[in-house]
Amino acid sequence: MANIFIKLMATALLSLAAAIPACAADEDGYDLWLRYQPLERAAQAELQPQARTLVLAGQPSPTSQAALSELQKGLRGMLGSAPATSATIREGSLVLATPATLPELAASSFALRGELATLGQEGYLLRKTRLQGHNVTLIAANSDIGLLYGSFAWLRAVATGAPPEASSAPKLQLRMLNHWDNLDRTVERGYSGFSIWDWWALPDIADRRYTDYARANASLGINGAVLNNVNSKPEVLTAAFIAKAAAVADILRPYGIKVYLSARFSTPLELKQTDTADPLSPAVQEWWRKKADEIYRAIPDFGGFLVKANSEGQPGPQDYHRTHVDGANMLAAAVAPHKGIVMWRAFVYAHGEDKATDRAKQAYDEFTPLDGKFAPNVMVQVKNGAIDFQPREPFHPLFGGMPRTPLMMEFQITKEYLGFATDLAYLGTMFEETLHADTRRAPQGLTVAQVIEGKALPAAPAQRPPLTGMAGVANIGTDRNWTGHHFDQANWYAFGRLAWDPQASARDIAVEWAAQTFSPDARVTAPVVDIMMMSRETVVDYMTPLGLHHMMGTSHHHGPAPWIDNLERADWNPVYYHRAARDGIGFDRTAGGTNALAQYAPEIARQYADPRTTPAQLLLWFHHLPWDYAMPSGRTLWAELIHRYDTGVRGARELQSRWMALRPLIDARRHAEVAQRLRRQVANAELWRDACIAYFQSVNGLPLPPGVAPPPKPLDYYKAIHFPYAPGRG
Ligand code: BDP
Repeated sequence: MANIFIKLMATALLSLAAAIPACAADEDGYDLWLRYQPLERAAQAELQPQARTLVLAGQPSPTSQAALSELQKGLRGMLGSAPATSATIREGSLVLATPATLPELAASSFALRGELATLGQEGYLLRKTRLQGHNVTLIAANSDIGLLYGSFAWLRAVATGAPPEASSAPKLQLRMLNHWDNLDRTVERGYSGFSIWDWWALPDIADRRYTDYARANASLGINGAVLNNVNSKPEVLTAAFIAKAAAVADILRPYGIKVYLSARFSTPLELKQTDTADPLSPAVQEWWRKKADEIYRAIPDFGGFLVKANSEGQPGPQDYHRTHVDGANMLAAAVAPHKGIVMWRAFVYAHGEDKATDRAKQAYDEFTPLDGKFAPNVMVQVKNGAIDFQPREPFHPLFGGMPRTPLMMEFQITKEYLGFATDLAYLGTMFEETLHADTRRAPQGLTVAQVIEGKALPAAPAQRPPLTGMAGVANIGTDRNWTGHHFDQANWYAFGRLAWDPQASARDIAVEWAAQTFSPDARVTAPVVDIMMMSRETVVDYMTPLGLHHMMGTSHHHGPAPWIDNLERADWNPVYYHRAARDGIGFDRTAGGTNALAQYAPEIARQYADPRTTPAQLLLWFHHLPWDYAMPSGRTLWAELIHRYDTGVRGARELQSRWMALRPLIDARRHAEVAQRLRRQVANAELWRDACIAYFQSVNGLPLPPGVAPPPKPLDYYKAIHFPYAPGRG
């Protein structure tokens, strides 16, 4: 009897073991999405004949060499061994070539010549074709950087099991990370350690990470990096720091990445080399011209300057009664002879706060009169929304308001307002929401994506197309996995993929990322993608539902603080934004309020003027409504608000339980690291819900709807919670 029982137990255990795949080895996340794990046998068998030898046509350059090395690394990982390199094309070669290195590609008889010609300097083509009488896999481009992008695209297709894209070219010229990294290595709004740029050690000592950083960016097509914080210091433009930046530029160059610097507008004055920073002063203009010459001597392909001026206390042209155009064009003239550019930020709100108006309106009011006046090598860099990187904002009205100025999108990849690197929030969906928004500007309406692709701009000569671009405030630091939370790697990834194609789908990008980062097995990708796709809305629900915004703790921006009402400027206070009072809640931006709505196209303004036709997710952004306002759900506004907070908390628990179910399929280390953060996220969600409900109830004096449990603690308890030394203040 006992024997039978033991046998049964053993059989049960064996079948259980068969259901669970061999546990993957622990990973620390350093390899990002470039893990190149061994493929299944069948996939290996299919791949082998497509890459018997590796042929790089022509003389190698540092860039084509990087492409070749990446293919070797990838194939070694996925197949177990890398194919030999060869100078001769044979049956089954994987060939990297441009028309310059392989003249056949330029011949009129070459079937793909026409297609290749449309792909520009950065596009690529991946195709199984015949060359020199052999069946080959061809990665073709018009330049070496196209070959590098094509190699990464081919490896991505292999790793995810997707058919290789036939061809692709970026829709934006500038695809850029903005590092808010300080020269002392702290990172403003950074939650993943210190800055990867070790300014002290540079230029003599260079971290191996710089190359891996370059590889990761190149795999997405990111082609620019602003190395230092927009809140810049004058020293970054001194000879010593130019030499350090040059050392970084040398490492990034083979990967197609240009270096840019944030410039402080008052630099010549602060370095005591001029007695003013007035952009119309000839001495100042001369100083910047010479400075540009000096930088370009050290970094011949230096990208240019990013400038935050007259915003949050930063100096700027308005200090001298000059305009943003005067300031931007002066710097643009200095870098123009070297083909450099200036990215001038539209995030401004410092200029003499006017209590009657609305911070959301300021950038539009200040910048639209300047439309068409910026030099051709200036881009105006506009945040996705008009306030400040909130969990949800309507698209910035400037995207519909400056049809004669190249506008660069600025997203925040680091999650300053979405739970730092502790909460899981996939931002692909947030980026997509803005990019897909229709500005309803003439003639047929353009989405924000189309605006930044330059579709609204007047026709320009083909040889001098207007600048287009997207910037993302980086979330990268010295943490072993680069981004703190393993899932925050997905936000870097999604930013890069959307900068390449702003019309790409956030879901497709999530699938790609999950397949490369965890496993292409659908039992892994499907639930991981589900987690990602619900995550940002979950954060919105437990922090700022229904269009609420800017209710985070003072200065560090962590945790709920809707009660704050005593800061120096009215528009730093959460109470300024939610306007909760006895009579209702929300910010009236209709004609009866600040009329910020009038900054949008008339169709949008009309639709949002009425709360009944305003999407619920933006309701309190545009309207101040009574607590008993009837929501489409049948609930009162008060009950709906509570319902949303509850939904957020349930969502956080759901993220956690879905992740826990993935335990047998993910390596133990990464699984545990994410699980710890999800536990913390549930607690954060509960804190947000409880503190906000306690506070709003103290304002409106209303009973909680039936069935709703009161917050476990009194309001004073939540008010007394502080987060001293919260990270990210730089
Ligand atoms: C705010 C950040 C602040 C930045 C500022 C900016 O809190 O640290 O300096 O944006 O974008 O959201 O300039």
